[in-house]
Amino acid sequence: MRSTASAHPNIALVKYWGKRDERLILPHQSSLSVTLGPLSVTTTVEFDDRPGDDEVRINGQVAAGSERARVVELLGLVRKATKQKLGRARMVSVGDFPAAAGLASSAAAFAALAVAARTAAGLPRDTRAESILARRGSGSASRSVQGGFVRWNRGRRADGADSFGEQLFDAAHWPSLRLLVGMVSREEKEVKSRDGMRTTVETSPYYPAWAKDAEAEVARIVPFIRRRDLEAVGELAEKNAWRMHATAFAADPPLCYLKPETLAVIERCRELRKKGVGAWFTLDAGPNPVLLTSKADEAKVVKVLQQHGAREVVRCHPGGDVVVHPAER
Ligand code: 2P0
Repeated sequence: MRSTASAHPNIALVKYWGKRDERLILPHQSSLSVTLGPLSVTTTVEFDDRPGDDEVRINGQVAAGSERARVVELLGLVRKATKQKLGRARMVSVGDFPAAAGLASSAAAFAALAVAARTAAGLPRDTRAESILARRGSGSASRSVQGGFVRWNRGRRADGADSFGEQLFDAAHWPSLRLLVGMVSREEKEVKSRDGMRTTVETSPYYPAWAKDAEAEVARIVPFIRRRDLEAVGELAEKNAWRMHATAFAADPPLCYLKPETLAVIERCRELRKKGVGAWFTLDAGPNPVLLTSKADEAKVVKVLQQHGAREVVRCHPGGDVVVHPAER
């Protein structure tokens, strides 16, 4: 009744921004990401046979409030999915990267939790069911159950059974790809993704155009990834990031996740490209840009990031599937 799983976070090349169903976490559009090694979150779940309150510890602290509630809800879904009688759970989760890095730590956390909880409950490994369960914790977590390049299919069904992450290419497909997170700010963002995307859906006049365009871009990027065309992937990812942020700027109240340092790094990317160094940015709901580059140009891009406001650079490459640890006893 105990299992431990590790999952990587991911960075979307075509972003998820906006839900059509808040409770089931169903998106308005498909999205596509690359799973990020070597960063990971490791989670252990243990059920015992007595009833009682679940115990939730995240990065050494007892979780409370909505953070705890999201974990408890997911554990409840696992209890419903099994015929076994499961009592209270103890859940311990530890990440090896700063939660405020601007990387979606929730993606890795809920992917690891979904797999560890299902396995601890005696359910068989099932990537689709794991992705759907992870999605209920955090939308982007549906893309962290598998490694490499993963498309989260929007789906059409009201119950969400067709809205899950699907691996298109594994991590070995493009080993020379590098994703460099430039930590220009460690401030906690003012508006969480969940709230920001809700405001955008409800108030941005550009929202319908965003959803339609992003769906088309997911289809367009796949052949570029297939042929490992960094320039085509980089250009599409940049454009998609600008469009997500433009849609958010147009919300009421407006949402701006960029800081002056973010723009400075974006400018540097353009200059690097003029000098023949391949570097393109993408940006989630925070100020820290993630630069796409190749192993050959990695050192030059890291140096430029450090010279222009990045206090730390986190170096990533395509990462693998969720790993279930061998039984500890
Ligand atoms: C993404 N983001 O595709 C986009 C781009 C942020 C910007 O997924 O409400 O933490 O838990 O489903 O998954 C961050 O949102 O939001 C996110 P919920 P989540 O990676």
